[in-house]
Order: sequence, then C-alpha cells, then structure tokens
Amino acid sequence: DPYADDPIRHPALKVNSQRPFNAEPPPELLTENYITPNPIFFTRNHLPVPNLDPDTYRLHVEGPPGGQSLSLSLDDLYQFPKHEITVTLQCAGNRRSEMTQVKEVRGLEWSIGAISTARWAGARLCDVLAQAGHQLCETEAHVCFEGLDSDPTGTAYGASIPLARAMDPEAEVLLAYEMNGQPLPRDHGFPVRVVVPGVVGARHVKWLGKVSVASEESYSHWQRRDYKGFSPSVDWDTVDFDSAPSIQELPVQSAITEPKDGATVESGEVTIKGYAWSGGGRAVIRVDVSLDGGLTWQVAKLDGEEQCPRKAWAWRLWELQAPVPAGQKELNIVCKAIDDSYNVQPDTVAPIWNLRGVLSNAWHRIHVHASH
Ligand code: MTE
Ligand code: MO
Repeated sequence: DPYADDPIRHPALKVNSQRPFNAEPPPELLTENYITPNPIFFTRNHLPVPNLDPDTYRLHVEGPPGGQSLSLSLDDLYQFPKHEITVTLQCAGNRRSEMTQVKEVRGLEWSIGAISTARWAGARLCDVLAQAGHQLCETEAHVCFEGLDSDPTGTAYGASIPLARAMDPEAEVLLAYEMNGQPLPRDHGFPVRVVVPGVVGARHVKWLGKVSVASEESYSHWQRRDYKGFSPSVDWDTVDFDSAPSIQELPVQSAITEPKDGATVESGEVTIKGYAWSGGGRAVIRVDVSLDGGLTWQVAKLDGEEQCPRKAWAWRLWELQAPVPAGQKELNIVCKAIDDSYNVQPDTVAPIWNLRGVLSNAWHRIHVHASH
C-alpha cells in the first residue's frame, strides 16, 4: 500500500477521498480564525505523501543555458532573505458539489471548504532564480515545478507559472519552508513547497524537488490536461484541452459558513458569517448579503487584515447581524462578493458549469428555517 506511510490527520476534517487524501474543514471551523490552524487546513493530494529527510533534502534549480545549476539544501535556502506573507490558497474545485447538482462532473465532491489561509515564510523564488543566473528577458517563458510525490510509473506532480510572475518581487512567489511559524506539515509539502499568491492551488507545488525555466508550460498532466475551464456545451467527447489556457489567477469568490444550510435559527436576529477572496491580488471591497433570495441586499462587515493594493493575497472574513423579518418562516440567504476591479460573482451555477467542475463561484445560497 503506497499510502501506508501517510501522516495521521485531524478527526474534524471532512474526508472526500482517503487515498489519495483529500479533506476539508467543516464550514463553522473554517471561519473561526482568520488564520486557518495547520491541522484543519484543507488538503488536496493527488498521490501518496512522500516521507522526505530534511538532512538529505536537495532542491534542484536548473540554470540558464551555459549557466550553473544549483543544488540547495534546507540550510542553503535559509541563507536567502526570509520573506513572510499571509496567503489564501483555494483549489480550483472548491464548491464543485454545487456544479454536480446541475449536471454530473468529473472530480472530488468539494463543498465550500477547499480554501484556507496561512502565514507562509520562505525564500522568494525571484532571489533563488537570480542566484541561478536567470533573467526576465527570456520571452514567453515559464517556470516549471516538480514535486517529489510520484505515481507507480515514477511520474511526479508538476505545474508551471509564467516567468514574469516568478521574477516579479512584488508578486511575492515563495519557496516556503514554514506555515504559521512551524515547519510545513507533511500533508502541506514538507520540507519545501511553492506558494504563488493569488493563483490557483494547483500551482503551489508541494514537496518541491526541481525548478526549471522553459519556453513552454509544464508538460505535466495537471498543467495541460486538467485545471482548465470550458463552455457548458463541451463534454468529454468534444473537449480539446489545448484550446483553453491553464487556470492561473482565480475569479472572485465568497461563501456562507454560518448558519448551516438547513439549520433552524432563532427568531429575532440572525448572525451570518462567511469568507470572501479574489485572485491576482485583487482586494474584496464589499460583500452583499440577502435574506430573501436576492430581492433585497444588506452590506456585511468585513473583518481581517488590511490589504495592500494589488497585493490582497488573503481572504476577508465577513459577518452580518440582521433581524429575521417578522412572520418569515423560511429564509433564503445569499452572499456575493465584489473585488476592486468590480468583478462580481455570477448569480447561478448553470451558465458556468463545466465538465471538470472547476471555477465554481456563483452566489452562495443556503436555506434556513426560522423558529417563531
Ligand atoms: N503538489 C504536489 N506535489 N502534489 C499534489 O498533489 N496538489 C495541488 C497543490 N500542490 C498537489 C501539489 C493542488 S490541486 C492543490 S489545491 C494544493 O496543492 C493544495 O494544497 P494543500 O494540500 O496544502 O491545501
Ligand atoms: Mo486543487
């Protein structure tokens, strides 16, 4: 059993798949803290978790043609300036289960918890690439990452991002060795993972073994044959994966974590809580909440840290206390977030349905009963 050596996990996690391990925290735990505690941070593994020895670990960084390649130990990585940032990581499949309700999709049944936030610390990728002699002038270039997890044929997890993002110090791409002040937990990439702020989870390669620069995107299955969006009209017989760009920056997203769908709330006042986030460093500027299915709206209070313009890498938690309309027995609670480009979430799922069930960011809707 290649999974026999996987780590022990927190019992509160809702498991979507045991082997490989995929799990999300329950909604009410997800927004209990602005920073998600490591044991309940959502986990998305495609393969068994490798058991790596920090003393013999080496990160291979390929140099440019004619240049020097680097083989970096953990101690070597610690010599680069240590950079620490708060970043929200979201899987492209977050909220896929809502797409499944429209029509069958292929993928894990994530609810609203395939998203979490941590303080990440490590070396900046731009500093490591510069040491290896890379420059930005390489046109149409991509930085490819390879994990040390692999399938029985020896194929490793891989992904890539554009070189321009990797080389931009303001994009703050990290080779992270700490998560919330601790060494990375095994499930989250021990000893080193990539953190690409504002970009889909799939590019944050864990158990990082190799970094290289290429004129083309990574040839990995997960870069080329997965994690792409398509029209609702495309099915598995007609899909042409080469016709769509790989997902990088994610669209604006929000969800309600409290109350729970189907719950009964006290008459009087109801407290509604949730999260909101947008990709590409775009800040969430507002969250609108409706108690009547979207007919009328109220503005929620945004909690969480102040955000740098164009570098809003982390989510905002939000809250609204609203009177339960007298005599109202059923409430259709809806939320939608707006980012600083005034991007909005689509109101329903059907028009954004796609065969892989990615990019599911319609208004989040729950139904609760009021006890009068
Ligand atoms: N890196 C490796 N090496 N192997 C993987 O299976 N999964 C990716 C990414 N990096 C993956 C990986 C996907 S799809 C996501 S959403 C994130 O890791 C999840 O990171 P987490 O498990 O720390 O939440
Ligand atoms: Mo993912």
